[in-house]
Amino acid sequence: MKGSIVLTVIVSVVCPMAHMARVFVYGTLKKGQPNYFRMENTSHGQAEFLARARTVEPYPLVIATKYNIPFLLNRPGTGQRVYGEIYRVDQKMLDFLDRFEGCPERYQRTEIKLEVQDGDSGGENTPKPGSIEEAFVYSNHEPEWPLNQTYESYDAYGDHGLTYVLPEDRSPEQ
Ligand code: PCA
Repeated sequence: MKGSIVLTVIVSVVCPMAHMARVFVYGTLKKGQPNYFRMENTSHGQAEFLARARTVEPYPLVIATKYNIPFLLNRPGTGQRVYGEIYRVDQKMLDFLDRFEGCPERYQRTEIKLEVQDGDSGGENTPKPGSIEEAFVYSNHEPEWPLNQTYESYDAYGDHGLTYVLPEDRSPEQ
């Protein structure tokens, strides 16, 4: 009896944590960017900011399609080390993000190595500055796209003038 109570307590503590994941966002999901509000919407699940970080390897970050969507191309070794933010998300938020990002058609969710910059000081899950961490990232494997302009830090409102079009505002035929 006592054993089963202990087991129940252990399972209820450990299981929710087993469903937490880390996601590195580098585009419109970052703070201050057009889709950040979706990360804050608790009806989508939970997302906790952990730290700012940049990729250990260089990648091409391009702005593509007629909707000016940012894509980190899965071609390590080309482009620049890309800046973004690491979040700790629950399974519900991860499922939401997969749907929102059109995974696995538009983006593929892959793993990436990151060098932590500065974090949410004191947070128990916050990785240390300088440490190397892994997280999921929504990247794209599109061998045809040209790399004439790559970015190290995406800003939808940057002087490139390529205004991001929200999914809600896109024409139905896409
Ligand atoms: N959303 C995801 C991938 C690109 C985008 O705009 C992100 O911010 O990481």
